[in-house]
Amino acid sequence: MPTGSAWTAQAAALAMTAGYRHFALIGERDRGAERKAELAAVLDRSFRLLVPLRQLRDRRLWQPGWQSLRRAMQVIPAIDLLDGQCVRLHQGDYDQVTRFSSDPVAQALAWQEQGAERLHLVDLDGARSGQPVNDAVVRAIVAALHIPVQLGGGVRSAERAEALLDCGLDRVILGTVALEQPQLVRELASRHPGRIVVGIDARDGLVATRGWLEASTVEAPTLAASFEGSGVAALICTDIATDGTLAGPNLAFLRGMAQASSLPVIASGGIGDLSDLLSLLALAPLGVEGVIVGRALYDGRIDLAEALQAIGPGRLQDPDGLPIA
Ligand code: AMZ
Repeated sequence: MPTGSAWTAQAAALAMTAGYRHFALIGERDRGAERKAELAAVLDRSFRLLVPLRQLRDRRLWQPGWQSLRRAMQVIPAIDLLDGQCVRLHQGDYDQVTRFSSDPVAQALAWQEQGAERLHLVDLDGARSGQPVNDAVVRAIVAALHIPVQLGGGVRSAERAEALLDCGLDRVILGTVALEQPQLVRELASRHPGRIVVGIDARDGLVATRGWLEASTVEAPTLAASFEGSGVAALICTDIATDGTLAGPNLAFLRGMAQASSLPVIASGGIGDLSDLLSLLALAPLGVEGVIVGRALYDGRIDLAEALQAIGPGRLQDPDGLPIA
């Protein structure tokens, strides 16, 4: 067990020996430093800590980062719709499409069955054209599920946003409009508190819009900060370079977004395995409350039920129930 300054900062690793998971528990050693600090611990199959926290503290193995043990975040599976099918794009590029299912309703039901507490939908045709394209499928999904569903992509007017909220969607996500008509977002957020989400998609730190085909000169954290106090429910923050790559989230980007605003942040882009999810827990104190997972779920690199156990509300059961200072 590493202690004090002997901590090594390295990518979180997962290993399995003798039926036990050796998990990297994430803490930050240097404030503001962009890295994952690994703190080895042994969890059993159901993510129960084998050495109670009290014992760790008594043995002076306690570190501030261990508070992250108790942090949790929402894991939100994503279904991106193109031409009525479930797809994933690589870095948002409409020419690099992987088709995963031609039955989005069945896919949505499968995520729900595996324990998802919320579903994220993107109408990719809508994001590109500004027109609703996949409404029939969206309605069918909303009708089939009992968990809340959110949708982004092509929502460019108050009428459209409100029609979607009326059809049973829990939240709508506004991306292009958030940059081009921020006042519209504010009006909608005050009329529908808790149901309007701003999607901020960034390429090299600058906001991109219209299916990520248009670049702007606006810094993503500046846009995030501008919705302070607006009643917007959350910011979904995507680093385009990581999206659909499975290469790991851009923690520096996400930290910057979370620090720029007091609104809850939902991380999106790059999640490739369970250790990527664990790495995000270090950002939970800054307000990162959820994470969107797409390709890794389809690929089977992440099992949704396992992910929920690892970072969801029921994560980590401390057999000793030590209160966290
Ligand atoms: O992958 C893409 N090219 C893409 C994508 N996933 N383009 C847009 N979007 C998503 C954004 C956001 O949720 O992440 O569409 C929504 C924004 O759409 P709009 O139409 O409001 O800009």
